[in-house]
Amino acid sequence: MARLARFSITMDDELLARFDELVRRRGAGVNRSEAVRDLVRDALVEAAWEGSEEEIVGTVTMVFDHGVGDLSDRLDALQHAHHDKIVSAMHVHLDAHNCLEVLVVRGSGDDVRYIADTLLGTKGVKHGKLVMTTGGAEL
Ligand code: NI
Repeated sequence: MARLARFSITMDDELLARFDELVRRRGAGVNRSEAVRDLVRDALVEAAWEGSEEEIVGTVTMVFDHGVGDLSDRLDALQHAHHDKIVSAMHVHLDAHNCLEVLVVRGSGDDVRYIADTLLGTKGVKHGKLVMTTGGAEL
């Protein structure tokens, strides 16, 4: 592990109180320092993929009704069109109608964003979210 450096942060009382509440909600074992490190890592991950050709990994989560028109077929066709970048897919039948799919997508930030936007923008997808991360080597 790298040597730890200590530095001080100045912020107003109200902002600090809100930050401490956030830290408290994360539970035991999390303190201000760990929370700040998480924020810095998040910022570094975000900065790394912006306009970069560096490979990143994203998870695309989506909920849809499989019985609506040809939605299942369209989502399936989109995934096959990007089979080289979608490295894993999980499908859960939530109830008689609704399905949850979680995909792991690997590629440049732009590629991952494009694939997620295309899937989540498909008419009939009820809810969706893209979470981007890195392979972790540089963190
Ligand atoms: Ni299903």
